[in-house]
Amino acid sequence: MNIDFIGVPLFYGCDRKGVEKGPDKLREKSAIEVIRNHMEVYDLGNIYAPDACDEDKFICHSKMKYLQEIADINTNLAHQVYLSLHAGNFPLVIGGDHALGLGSISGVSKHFDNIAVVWIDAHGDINTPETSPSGNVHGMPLSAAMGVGYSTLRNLYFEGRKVKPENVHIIGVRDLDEGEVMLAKEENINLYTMEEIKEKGLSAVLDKMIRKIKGSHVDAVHMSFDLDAMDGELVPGTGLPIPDGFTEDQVKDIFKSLLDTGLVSSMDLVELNPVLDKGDTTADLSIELIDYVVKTMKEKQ
Ligand code: Z70
Ligand code: MN
Ligand code: MN
Ligand code: MN
Repeated sequence: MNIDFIGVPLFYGCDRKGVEKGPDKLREKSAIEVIRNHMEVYDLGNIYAPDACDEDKFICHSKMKYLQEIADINTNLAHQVYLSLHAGNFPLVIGGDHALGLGSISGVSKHFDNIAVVWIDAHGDINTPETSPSGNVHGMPLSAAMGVGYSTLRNLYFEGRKVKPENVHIIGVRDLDEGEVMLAKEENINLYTMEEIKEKGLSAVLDKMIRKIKGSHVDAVHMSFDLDAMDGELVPGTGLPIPDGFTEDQVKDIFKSLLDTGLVSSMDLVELNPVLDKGDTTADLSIELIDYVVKTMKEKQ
């Protein structure tokens, strides 16, 4: 199997510039060479992101910024991810903000019948235009993928739901909005909060999650990693660093448990903002995590 490196220079979902530089920053930091130490890799370049006018951000919808641009970019990403899987490769999607998760999941879901999504994040990203406090679409991709929210997003790439809510696992959460808490309950989403992890320990929580995933008879697991899942001190180069997050070793443990199932088909790494970063701390950490994932995949083969 080969890795397909897919950049998504998207900041429209968080409405804060800098994050669109993530993919090129990691290339400068030799991401491709680091991957090639372990596995063959194709750099498929960046998905085309059209310029948009700041004043036009609410032109399509009064409660979602840059809706049309985000939908267009995500549709192209979905197709690229689908083609990558179709070719037998592993799409590694580099952001960009987390709104791209909807495109990735859509591509994965077109290729496989029944998928699980593991969303590693301080946030739930399951807002809808009605519950969103910000209008930022990076807070909404996972609900849309489950078939909840606005039609343009719900029906992206192909009509209807991309993943069943019971196959959605959100781990590391410590900053949910009120509407997200309600939706998570209503839809029976699997939430593994930081509070629970502190109480029971990460390995007990991982055991529970892996058992549930294995019992759900999915064909594939998409792993979507938001850097802000990590402790705020470790990731200055992300839009909104939040305290009490994962350590580097904990994130590696999560990746390892998931990769050991043999079900992981694809991955996102998102919300790297090189402009906010302090001395490339967050970029270097991202490289280390990519190295770890690819090395672990190679050992499994
Ligand atoms: C909030 C919203 C968010 C970052 C995701 C925040 C969402 N729940 N923020 N990742 N950095 O606006 O929907
Ligand atoms: Mn996120
Ligand atoms: Mn499907
Ligand atoms: Mn987040």
